[in-house]
Amino acid sequence: MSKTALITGVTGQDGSYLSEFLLEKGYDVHGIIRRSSVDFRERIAHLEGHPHFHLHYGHMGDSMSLIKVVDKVRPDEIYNLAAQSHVQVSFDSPEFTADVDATGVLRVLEAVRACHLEKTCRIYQASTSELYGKVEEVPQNENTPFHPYSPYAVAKLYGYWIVKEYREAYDMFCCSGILFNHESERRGETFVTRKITLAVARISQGLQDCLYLGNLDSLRDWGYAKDYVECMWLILQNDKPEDFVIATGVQHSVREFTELAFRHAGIELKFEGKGIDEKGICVKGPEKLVGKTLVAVSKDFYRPTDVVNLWGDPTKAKAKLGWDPAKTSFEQLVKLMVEHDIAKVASEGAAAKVRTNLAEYLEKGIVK
Ligand code: NAP
Ligand code: G4F
Repeated sequence: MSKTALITGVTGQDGSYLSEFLLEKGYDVHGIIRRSSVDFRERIAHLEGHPHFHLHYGHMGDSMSLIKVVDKVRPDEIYNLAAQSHVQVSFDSPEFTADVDATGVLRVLEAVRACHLEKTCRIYQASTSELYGKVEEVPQNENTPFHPYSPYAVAKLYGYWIVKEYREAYDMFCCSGILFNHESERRGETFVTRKITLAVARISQGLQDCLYLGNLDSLRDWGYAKDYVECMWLILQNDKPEDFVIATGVQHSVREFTELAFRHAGIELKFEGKGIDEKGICVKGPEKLVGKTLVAVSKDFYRPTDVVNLWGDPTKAKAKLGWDPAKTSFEQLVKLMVEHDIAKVASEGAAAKVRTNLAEYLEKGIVK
């Protein structure tokens, strides 16, 4: 008998990879989408029409819609990935972020109870390394104290605790994956890695002059999203419901990511200056770029409070789930993202100019 999975956030980076992963495993996959004025769902467009892939309208702020979908689908597994997932945006829209990322988790758990599925349906909650925030220990593992440091992280902390509470109070199989940053060629364009790889592609093709970034010293443990969705599934196949840290165990700075991304496009940067005055100057590469400032710092991209030292310890996931955190290296990740974006920008032709204009707005901090 094939299993049935329900994914909230199916149109997102992780939702799209998880759908592919579960379809490969023979699951019937149901996804929840919210109504949008634009009907094209880029990341899952290739799956629409697949006989085992189904979409339903719903919204994380609307309990009735969630109950109706859960009752109709009667899933064996729910992957709750839907969230306002941008940390910077959570400072601009803190109430919306709390409603979706905190209360939304409660709504999913209650929908399962309302449909009397609490003894059969396993639930995965997309938790985050942002819970460690203003870190109290390096590297971070399942026992490291939490210190959330943004409205996003505070909302996600509620999600983490309500999942633990329902596990203990109602004996439900619900778990949190505490995932460190994971990126891909499908990553949203305003997260730092994708912003960098798209800018590298545009700069190398003469469509952008300079990349503006915030804190270059910030440290992250970056993995490949495609590898991480396997772990979400493994967490729900475990004998008992437990929370897991998912990370590579390797840490790099935003500056290192930037240097490597430009290097993959044949451009060597030299960083000069400090803080807001720091600049990345082209010292080797196409003649027209040598001597030019290709990276500059803008205070528009600094956060009121920033998490600067995330580094995960995946020992438990390795030992108990048999998950391999070293499947895709940092160098491979940067390379695959840059190569993807160089091809994408080249193939966009005239449309690339429109996207470049948008990127310029983003760079100026009109939309972060
Ligand atoms: P993402 O690309 O931003 O996708 C978020 C998804 O949530 C989208 O499908 C979005 O739908 C949906 N969504 C947002 N608000 C909703 C609402 N009110 N009702 C229904 N759906 C809503 O995020 P991601 O990178 O795939 O991350 C997946 C999950 O993992 C998120 O919960 C995120 O917080 C968490 N996480 C991510 C990382 C990471 O590094 N990627 C690390 C730790 C945890 P639309 O397409 O309609 O916007
Ligand atoms: O790429 P980011 O926006 O990701 P952030 O804030 O770490 O959040 C992502 O990972 C979390 C897991 O730890 C998820 F829970 C969350 O949903 C999301 O997927 O920023 C990474 C770092 C930050 O320190 C930021 O200050 O890069 C720094 N940064 C420097 N310049 C920038 C920029 N971030 C962005 N977005 N844009 C910049 O120009």
